[in-house]
Amino acid sequence: MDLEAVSKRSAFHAKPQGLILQYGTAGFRTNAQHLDHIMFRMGLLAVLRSKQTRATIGVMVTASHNPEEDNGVKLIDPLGEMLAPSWEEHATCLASAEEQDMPRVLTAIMEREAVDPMQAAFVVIGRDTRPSSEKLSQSVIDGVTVLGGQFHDYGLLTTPQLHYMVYCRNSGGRYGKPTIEGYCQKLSRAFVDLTKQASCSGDENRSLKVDCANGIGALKLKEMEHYFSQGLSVQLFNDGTEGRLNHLCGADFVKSYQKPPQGMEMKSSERCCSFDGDADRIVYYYSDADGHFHLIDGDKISTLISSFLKELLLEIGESLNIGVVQTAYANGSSTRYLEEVMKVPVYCTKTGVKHLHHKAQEFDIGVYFEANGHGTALFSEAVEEKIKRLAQELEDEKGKAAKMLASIIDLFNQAAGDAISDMLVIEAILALKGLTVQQWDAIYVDLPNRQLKVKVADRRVISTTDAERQVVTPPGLQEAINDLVKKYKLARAFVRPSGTEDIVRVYAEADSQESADRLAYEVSLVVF
Ligand code: NG1
Ligand code: ZN
Repeated sequence: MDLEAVSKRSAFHAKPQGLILQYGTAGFRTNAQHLDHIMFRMGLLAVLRSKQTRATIGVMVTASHNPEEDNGVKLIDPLGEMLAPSWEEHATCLASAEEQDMPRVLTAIMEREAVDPMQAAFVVIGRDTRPSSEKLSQSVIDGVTVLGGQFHDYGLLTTPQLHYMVYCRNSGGRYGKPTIEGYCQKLSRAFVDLTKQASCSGDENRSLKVDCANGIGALKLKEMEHYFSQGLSVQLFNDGTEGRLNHLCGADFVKSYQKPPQGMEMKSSERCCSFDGDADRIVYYYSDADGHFHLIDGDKISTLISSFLKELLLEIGESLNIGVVQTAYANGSSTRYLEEVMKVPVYCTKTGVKHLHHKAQEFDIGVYFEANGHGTALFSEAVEEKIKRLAQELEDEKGKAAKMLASIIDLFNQAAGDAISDMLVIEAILALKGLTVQQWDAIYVDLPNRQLKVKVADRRVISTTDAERQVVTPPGLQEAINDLVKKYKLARAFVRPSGTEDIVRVYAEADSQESADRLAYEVSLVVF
């Protein structure tokens, strides 16, 4: 490996002196103007990771739901999952190294991780629709090639599509074909197979309004629409032809403000959903006859999916171990419903999909969702094989249920939460169960809740435990929160430093909106 060539090339992607960025929950994220050197260096790091794992590594250029002028980058590990934590540290070190220290830092990572410099490397790259993304992805490619890595640039992709490509390439064809066509065909075949079985399918033209956040989701849905149009017709809004990315629209906006996106006309009881800017999150909503807005978030999506999977297993007569994974932000009503009514075990992990994904892998079937709509379901390889075998062998009702389960396994993107895949899963389940959006919403009633952001001098002074539900430091803060929570009914509150923004997040829920608002406000005062 020619470290001198790396240094020379790096000068074209010079790091602004003193700029330190951290590989956070979702990689690096900041204003696009500060990211050129980061992109080049992540190209380098992807090559090292690929050499070490002897597998294809992904590099995605996106800042998801953040404003259009921001951008970001994250690495995708061999099975389509987030980068391993020890490599996140290497990413931070490499990104922070001053120009003259780069060769030394690269050598240190290689020694520490026993990277064989002679090993071949392959990196796949994807990007969202931000104006800055194309140039930044060229800088990634520059980093890959200067270290002699091979690459394939997929160009415009949703984040979960790149996760899917990485997983396909490293699973020797077992998971699917690593092309856009392969992705569209796998999902739409499963969707059409499933919806054919819905008793009301012929009589009802199922339609859905989709707010694409003016992002990549619009492009990719248009590309895919004709594959599944037999089972579902989608009407796209905020498709990027006019508005700005994520501006007053998209899943994050709808979830945070609990109101419809701009640019979408909602009629009473129409089923609507929003993607985020890179199409890895989805939330549903509708407006009732009185014009009231109802949000159906990740927790209700997770409940719909896990209940359906459990019903299918019961029908087939298989007792597989199914678990649901949430974070502290999950609405208390969802946890109660899953545990007490559905009798499904629920686990809580730290915020960030890598934690949820990891936990969900412990089960035969693990369903995980963040309240903000990022999630999927995972099936162990043994379960997948068994269900596919049963789908062939069993007959009658059992056989029908096994076939449905086999199709729904193919419909999930098991590499990452995926708005398009989740949308098709949800639409299939609603069709099969004959549920309206209101009936789905009525499964349980959300506890009123409030999230606030608090600016503090140094958010790192707050540390937490118990999946971020309890504060450890500063001393006395947890006791103060406990005293406030005691004043309200059905109340719960916690604080944690954000992993993506320079703020502390406050969450509160209680029996009424006024109480949840007041509790969140009072907690924010003791944090400040
Ligand atoms: P932080 O900023 O650490 O709270 C946010 C979301 C996460 C996750 C990441 C990555 C909330 C409360 N937090 O993390 O769920 O999606 O961004 O995008 O929604
Ligand atoms: Zn996203």
